Amino acid sequence: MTETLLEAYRTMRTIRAFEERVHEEFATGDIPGFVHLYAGEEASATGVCSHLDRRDTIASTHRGHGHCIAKGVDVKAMMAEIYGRTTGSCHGKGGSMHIADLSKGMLGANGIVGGGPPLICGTALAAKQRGTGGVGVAFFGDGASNQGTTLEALNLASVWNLPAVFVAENNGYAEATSSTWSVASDNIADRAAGFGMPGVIVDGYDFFAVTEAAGEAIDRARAGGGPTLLEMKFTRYFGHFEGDQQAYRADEVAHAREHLDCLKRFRTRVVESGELSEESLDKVDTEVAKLVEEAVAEAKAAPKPTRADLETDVYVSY
Ligand SMILES: Cc1ncc(C[n+]2csc(CCOP(=O)(O)OP(=O)(O)O)c2C)c(N)n1
Repeated sequence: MTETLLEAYRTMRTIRAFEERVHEEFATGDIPGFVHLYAGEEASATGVCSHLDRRDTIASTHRGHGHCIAKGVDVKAMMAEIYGRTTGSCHGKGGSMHIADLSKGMLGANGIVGGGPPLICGTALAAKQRGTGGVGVAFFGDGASNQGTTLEALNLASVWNLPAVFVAENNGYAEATSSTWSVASDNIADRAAGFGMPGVIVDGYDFFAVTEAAGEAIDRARAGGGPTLLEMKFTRYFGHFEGDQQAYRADEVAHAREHLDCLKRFRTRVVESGELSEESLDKVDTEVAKLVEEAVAEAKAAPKPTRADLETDVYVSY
């Protein structure tokens, strides 16, 4: 149990440290393309993926770094990918929004809002037909919850009784549009009833609440009980994309960072319960900081793709 908790903390801390460093590096102008940071939402990816293994697949979003790290994608390969280097997980041709690693069951971050849920219907159907016991998990935002693709996927997953879990990460905004305005019900999870599946609202800052709700949903899916819609509620710490002026919101981030933060809450709980010591948690912080430091240094030193590289990886056979 202690080891499991320490690993969960390591994953959340890695996501946070990775995101904070990318935020700093992006400001220097060295990172090409668009970057959307996941900081603040760590408990969701970590709690959900803590139940997944190599049989399972996840589909992510444009805000995909946390999902990749939680599903075990190599952190150095991710950093190199963000820097557009050949040592990256997609040989430097995908960038932040398209990090994928099929060997880890990570189908990809996705620039198409609402692109993930239909993909998961595909992998969940394959797992069901092949009898692998695998589960497909789609992470998507509140904005994506309004896309037709997401609603079609929820319907199909229910009709086909797929081993699928849909994780709506409601961070309050789709770009600058508030979900309280754009989502035509109080909760995204309420929509589950219309698709004949359970819908669960989860405090997205609480790793333990996420883990419990995700565990039930994933166990049910694995056992042939069909899909679930989970809704994580939290705030994203950075702007929609790096460079966003954030004129649409006030001081909610400062409040969340101070009083709701998933890492702080995790630390308080496990230290007070005596399950982990401050020292063991601090040691993880130090190890993670070193890993991120090395990842940046190695990414910066790695070569960029050449013109000839443009013609590789164009077609892939499965
Ligand atoms: C099909 C599609 N429509 C519009 C966009 C432009 N777009 C990129 S991110 C975004 C907002 C997504 O919000 P949400 O799903 O809530 O995710 P969040 O950014 O909050 O994590 C939009 C509209 C897109 N990439 N794809």
